[in-house]
Amino acid sequence: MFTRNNFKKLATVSCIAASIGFSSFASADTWRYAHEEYENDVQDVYAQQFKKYIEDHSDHTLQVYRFGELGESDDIMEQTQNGILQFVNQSPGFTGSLIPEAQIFFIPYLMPTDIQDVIKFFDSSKAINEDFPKLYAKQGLELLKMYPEGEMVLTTDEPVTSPDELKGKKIRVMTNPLLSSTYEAFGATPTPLPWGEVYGALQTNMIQGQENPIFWIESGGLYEVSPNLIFTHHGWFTTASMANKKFYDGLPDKDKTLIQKASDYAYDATIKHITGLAEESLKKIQSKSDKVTVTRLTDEQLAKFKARAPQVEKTFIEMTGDSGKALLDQFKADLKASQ
Ligand code: 6CS
Repeated sequence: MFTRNNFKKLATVSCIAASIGFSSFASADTWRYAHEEYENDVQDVYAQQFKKYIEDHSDHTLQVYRFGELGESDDIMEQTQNGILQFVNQSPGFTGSLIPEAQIFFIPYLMPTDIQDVIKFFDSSKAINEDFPKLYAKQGLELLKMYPEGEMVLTTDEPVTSPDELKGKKIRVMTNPLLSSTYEAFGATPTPLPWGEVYGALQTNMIQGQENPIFWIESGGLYEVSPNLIFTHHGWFTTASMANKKFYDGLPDKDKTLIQKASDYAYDATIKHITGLAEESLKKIQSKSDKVTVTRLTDEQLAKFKARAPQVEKTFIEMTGDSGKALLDQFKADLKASQ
């Protein structure tokens, strides 16, 4: 028989069940993370590892959006600043127009070429790990990690060995003003374009070249339409993962720690992933196309490009003032200390 006592028990159990259900529902959020690349590319590896850590260590779910699903790089940044997305991975190549100091990565010949030296720098740099987060915070962004993707390689319609041979060639650059200055200094005509327009512009000869790490030249099929690879050794493609700061600041400490740990976990996995990636990607390109040429510049040829670097550094300081100068000094000190 259903007694008054039974009814009380049932009511209590229901209340507990409801409150457990409610509390686990309240703490199990779905967060959205967008990046700029395709499946299994470097930013995707980072995002998938970040997701794995979050989902293995909490009740939260991370929904990852790849290139094109939510628009171009500038669109996903805007969506993050507006709080539609909680996380975004955007490269300084695009963030440079929002945070001028992020253009530091486009001063040619500032970064070392050897991957181990580059990794040591990212691991230990005060400029990267302490100064940049403050600059991003001013734009409503919580910088989680900056990480390298690969050495920049120039691709053109014909092999090039000197700034003189770049004269008259339209070279696509990401949309930050300093990168245009670099290619002007290299003798070319810089042409800023969002990523989605690059393949078509090369195919129709609207532009005669572009720069990117080799894994991307392979995965985006750029070698099909821009088959001459030139190792100018002038820089590394760097990127950054971040959160909407208002969202991040409003989280309980437990979730902030989770996100920081997930960032460290994703960073370590990504560094492993990029080690040897350029060599593997070059082999793939060469096995898929016999049109591809690889030009490795001699020291004498490199010197002609390197001689153009100081004017770009000067432009960086003009664009960013005291803040940029202080960052550059710190960057150089960190590079020296890490090598
Ligand atoms: O060149 C670009 O625009 C693209 N390159 C890489 C390596 N990642 C994303 C970015 O949009």
